[in-house]
Amino acid sequence: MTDARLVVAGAVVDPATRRLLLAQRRYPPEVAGLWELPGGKVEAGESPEAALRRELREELDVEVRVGSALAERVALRDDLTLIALRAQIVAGTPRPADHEALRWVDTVGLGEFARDGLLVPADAVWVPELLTELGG
Ligand code: 523
Repeated sequence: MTDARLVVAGAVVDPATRRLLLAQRRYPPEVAGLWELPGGKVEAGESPEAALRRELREELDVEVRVGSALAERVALRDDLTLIALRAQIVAGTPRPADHEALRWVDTVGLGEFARDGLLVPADAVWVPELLTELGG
């Protein structure tokens, strides 16, 4: 059996405002309109860190410095595993190339998105860890 492919998402936090970047998906229909940590599939031969830098450059037009992984990983399907890496923007202002909209949220905002069921289901696993991180 081959290893599951990775999907890497960015927990992009602005240290100055202690806010997390959420991005609203346009597709597929099951999750269109819901909010996620932006990212995408790791390509063959690519590291998760490089994949996240590439995805956020393509999707948001920003350069990021990638840090450590959040604790949870999520099996999306048998062949696809979702991870999240911490990231900070080092150049650019995020603009949504693929997403419907972007939003910076603090602990209150993130709690509201989660409570109202507005997050992509897989990403909800990271809410407790992110609330601690943004609040702590
Ligand atoms: N997720 C997910 N959460 C999350 C991301 C970035 C992705 O649950 N934060 C899921 C959604 C899809 C799969 O991971 O089932 C691939 O994500 P996608 O579509 O953002 O990755 P792409 O853009 O690399 O893949 P293509 O749509 O194939 O281009």
